[in-house]
Amino acid sequence: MLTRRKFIQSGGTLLAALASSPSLAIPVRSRPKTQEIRMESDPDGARVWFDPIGIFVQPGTKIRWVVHHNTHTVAAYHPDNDDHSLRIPAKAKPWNSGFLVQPGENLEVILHEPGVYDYYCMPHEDAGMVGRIVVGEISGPGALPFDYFKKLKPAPDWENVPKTAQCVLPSAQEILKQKAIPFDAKKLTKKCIL
Ligand SMILES: [Cu+2]
Repeated sequence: MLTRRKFIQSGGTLLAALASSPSLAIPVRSRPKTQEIRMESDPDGARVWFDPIGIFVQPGTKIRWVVHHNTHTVAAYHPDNDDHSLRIPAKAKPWNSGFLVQPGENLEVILHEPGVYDYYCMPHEDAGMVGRIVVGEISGPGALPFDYFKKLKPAPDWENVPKTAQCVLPSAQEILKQKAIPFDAKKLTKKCIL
C-alpha cells in the first residue's frame, strides 16, 4: 500500500509542491464499498446457500461473507484450494476462509482484478452452495465453460465444479443485467433438483 509520504517521494517535485501547498489537498484514499453476502441454511441443514447467489460490483469493492445459519466456508475456485479448477481472474489472489461457525463470523476480501469470480462452500459444494461475482466486466477463466481446462495441453488435474453447482450458478450475462440475483429456492429446486 502506498503511504502519503512514499507517494510524495515517488511523485517528484511537482507532487511535493502540490502537497506542501495549503490550498491543494492530496486526495485521501476513499474507503472501499462493501457488498454483503449471507451464508444461509434452513433449520435442518437440508438446504444451504449464498444470498445473493450472483452479484455485479465495481473493481475495488469489499465483499463480506457473513454466517447467518449453520457452519460454512467460502473459498475461491482456484487450484490452491484442493485442486479446484481456476475460475477467478489469473492475477487475482485466491481466498479460503476455513470454517466459519458462529452467526456473524465473516470473511472480507477486496476484489481488484476485473473479471468473473466463482466460489464455493467446502462442506456444501456438492449440495450446490456456490456463488458468482462479476467485477466490472465478463472476462477471465470464470467466463469460460466449466470444462475449459480439459482442453488445455497438457490438461491440468483439477476438480471440475460439481453438476448441481454448475446448474445453480447464474450466468454472468444475467448478473450483468440484474446486478444482484437473490437465491430463489423454488426456482432452483425445480431446475437443478437440490
Ligand atoms: Cu455451506
